[in-house]
Amino acid sequence: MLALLCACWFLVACASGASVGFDASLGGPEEPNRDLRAIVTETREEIARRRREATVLYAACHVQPSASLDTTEPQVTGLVLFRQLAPGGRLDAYFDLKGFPSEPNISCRAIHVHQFGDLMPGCDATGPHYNPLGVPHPQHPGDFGNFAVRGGSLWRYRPGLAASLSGPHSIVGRAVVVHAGEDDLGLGGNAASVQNGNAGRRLACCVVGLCGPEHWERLAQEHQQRRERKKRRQESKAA
Ligand SMILES: [Cu+2]
Ligand SMILES: [Zn+2]
Repeated sequence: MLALLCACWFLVACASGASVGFDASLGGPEEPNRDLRAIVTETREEIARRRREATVLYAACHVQPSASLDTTEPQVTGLVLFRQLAPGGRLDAYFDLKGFPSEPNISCRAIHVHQFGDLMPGCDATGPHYNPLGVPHPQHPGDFGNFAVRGGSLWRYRPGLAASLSGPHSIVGRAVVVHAGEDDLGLGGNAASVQNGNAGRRLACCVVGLCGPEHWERLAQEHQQRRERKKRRQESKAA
């Protein structure tokens, strides 16, 4: 019987990759299942990570110039990406746009989610701001506010946006619109201010569609590299 128990213990230790030995501090044999338990823990953590990852939603919006714009107008293109880590959670977003007039000073451009994912005959077809709760601007879920444009381009990471990629107020299938002007954030003192922020003409737009994590991972890496380059430039200037 003792021989059988020893044989079983030896097999378990070998299967788990554990070394067979003795722990002097405990005064007995080193726990043979320790590595096995580590494997089980790692497997559980991996399953939990994959479950969490399965609930993450990603969406992409490939921005194109409004089809109704004259070709002499700024031709704004680029990508807006969204990520929702958990159902009901807020959105993180990357905005990466170019084609604005290359002005010497920084300008501000408004970006919103509009009601319809219809881009023809131009961004005007996207209708008013997406406003499922009937509230004034700038309390709409897609009121992303103003974005600084430098040297004709705009790139920005914005966490914690109030919009959603799931549920009854999802912005999937709706449009992101890039405006020519600045959002007055409802402080303009007229009716349009609490509807759309008097943000001016619609330069470019796109339809939000669900996608995999690849775009997000690529842009996150690019933004990290940009931040590092910017930091190095600032450090070399300060030196
Ligand atoms: Cu708008
Ligand atoms: Zn709004």
